[in-house]
Amino acid sequence: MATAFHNLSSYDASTVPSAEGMKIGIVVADWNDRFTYAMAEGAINTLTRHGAREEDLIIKHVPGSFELVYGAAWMMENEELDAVIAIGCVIRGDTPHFDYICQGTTQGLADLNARAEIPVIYGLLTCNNADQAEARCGGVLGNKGDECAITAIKMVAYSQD
Ligand code: DLZ
Repeated sequence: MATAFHNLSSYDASTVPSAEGMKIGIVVADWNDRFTYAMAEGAINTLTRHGAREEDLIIKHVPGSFELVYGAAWMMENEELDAVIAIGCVIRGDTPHFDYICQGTTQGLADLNARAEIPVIYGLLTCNNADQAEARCGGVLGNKGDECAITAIKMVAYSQD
């Protein structure tokens, strides 16, 4: 399993460029908000710790993960951003709904990324159960929001090089 030995919050800070002056959008799905809000908080804390100003972080909420694609596209159209982070958490239920939401959201975010306008960071947790989400939202495997923030900073620096 990819994250079995990898803490999502652990990274070598010396390899992370400064986030000073970066303007980052964060779209947060309200489904499973216990997890998505923890990820958003992790992303915000990590971005500011690396130099981003809180007033340069534009945070907007959408109802569920499926709306992250529209939310991220809207931000790209309407805000002057350097990157956008999409945060959601889908937990498997009894029907195939899980697969459709995960696939549609993932493909939609990938399509936005392929436009190469600004980096779109994939902060979608696709979990079999709540325990897996818990472990990745500040639990034993760290916080996916931290990882998204570091990825956003690195991709903005990449695109400005
Ligand atoms: C409908 C639904 C279900 C069953 N499960 C989740 C989930 O685990 N995580 C999530 O973010 N959203 C879920 N949704 C809502 C959909 O993402 C979407 O908001 C609705 O289908 C309306 O488009």
